[in-house]
Amino acid sequence: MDLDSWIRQRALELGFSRVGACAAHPPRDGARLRDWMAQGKHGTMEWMARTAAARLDPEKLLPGVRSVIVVALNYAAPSGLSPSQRVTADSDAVEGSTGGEPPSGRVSIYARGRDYHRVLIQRLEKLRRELQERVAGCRTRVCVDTSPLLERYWAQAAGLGWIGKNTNLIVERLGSWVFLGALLCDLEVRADSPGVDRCGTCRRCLEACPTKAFDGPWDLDSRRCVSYLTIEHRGEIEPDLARGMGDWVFGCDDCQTVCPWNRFAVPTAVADFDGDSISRLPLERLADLSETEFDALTRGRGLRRARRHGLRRNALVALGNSATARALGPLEKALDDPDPVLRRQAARSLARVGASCRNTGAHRALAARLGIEGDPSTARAIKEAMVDLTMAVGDTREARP
Ligand code: B12
Ligand code: SF4
Ligand code: SF4
Repeated sequence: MDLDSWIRQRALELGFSRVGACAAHPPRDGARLRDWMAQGKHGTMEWMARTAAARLDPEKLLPGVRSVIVVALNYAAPSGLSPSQRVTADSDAVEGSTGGEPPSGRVSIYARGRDYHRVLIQRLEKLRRELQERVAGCRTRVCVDTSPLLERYWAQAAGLGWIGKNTNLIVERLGSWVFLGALLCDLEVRADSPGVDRCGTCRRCLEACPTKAFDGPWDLDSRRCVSYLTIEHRGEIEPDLARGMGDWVFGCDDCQTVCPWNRFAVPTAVADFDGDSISRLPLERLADLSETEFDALTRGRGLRRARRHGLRRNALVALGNSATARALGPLEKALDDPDPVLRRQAARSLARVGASCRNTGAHRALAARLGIEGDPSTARAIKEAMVDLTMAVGDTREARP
């Protein structure tokens, strides 16, 4: 078997769902990346700006590189494919909650299993070692989001699929629930034909986004994306965006669940991605997560990237959006948290739940905290939350308990 065919066959034997290759060259979409960054759409992901030069030239990752071999691995967990999980942004599943069940937060499908970097790297490393055994002296480098490579660009160039308007790589007859990885090498590997855009006139993903994060097709402003806010962004979340986060506590799938191409999705064959046990996390526990619990929950999972503080903050946001009286207790407790960012989020969320449940206790709890609050900006946030609550339910000081 010739080398070109062997690479493709071996990648599939190693369990990858798709494989393709193309010649290495500076990406033709480089200008788009530069514009995107110049507009600040990478938010606080400064590591992207630091590595922009390498992203625009694979030669910087592997001197002498001639080919990019790209793989896709299906990660669709069964829960992600079941109708009950297909809650879309415009659904009333969050707003309409009446509080029977303890409130829980959703984890994006991609993060429910074992950390994908490890899973893909293990398989790609195997391919790399075997390639080096076959072609002595060949030079290679494995990239799975671990190196500054424009993975989606290369995936399309290598014929795996096309970049959809939601900016995700869509594989024909499989959909977009796939992770990407690449193997750079200094060999000339036969190139596949590049993927062809099949979005047509569809705009579903752009319309489904709960925080209106798209400025247009293929134009995502990370600063408004729930995935960025829940995972990458540290610190406070702007109230309007927090409302759009609904019950997401890690990542977001809304622009993919609505994509018609995901009707072709099939459950992943990779046991490591079958993380249905964490598709929903109880918000009360998450809001008060201890170091030890954080460690146990996130060990070996991508979830760790949000850090304990981020997960707790996201849980407080989701409690605020849950519109259930069961959220009041944990939010009142968080009003006394030593961390001012969490106290401010708790105050805003408490006002939001208090308003939807017409609860007078929320106002009392806020007033009590205001009486002892030592941090000026938190005191201001509490006052604003009290005003919001009063406007929503009337002056609760007059109300009976
Ligand atoms: C930074 C990053 C993010 C950021 C920014 C996302 C973004 N759209 O750029 C945030 C935190 C928001 C994010 C979120 C998610 N991410 Co992410 N992310 C990355 C990362 C590390 C870099 C992406 C990047 O370079 N962005 C910069 C922009 C400018 O690049 P780009 O979108 O690829 O744009 C290129 C093309 O779109 C093209 N282009 C631009 N405009 C146009 C117009 C036309 C007409 C065409 C044809 C092309 C085109 O030009 C651009 C430059 O080459 C990659 C891993 C990697 N190393 O590539 C993973 C990666 C893209 N993420 C991934 C995943 C799974 C996600 C989430 C689905 C996770 C989740 N469920 O929460 C969401 C999806 C959100 C979304 N709609 O994109 C996967 C995507 C797999 C796939 N099937 O596409 C990747 C590839 C990781 C991996 N190894 O599998 N992510
Ligand atoms: S991941 Fe969610 S918030 Fe981000 S662009 Fe897609 S739908 Fe919008
Ligand atoms: S929802 Fe429609 S426009 Fe968006 S990526 Fe899918 S096919 Fe393309």
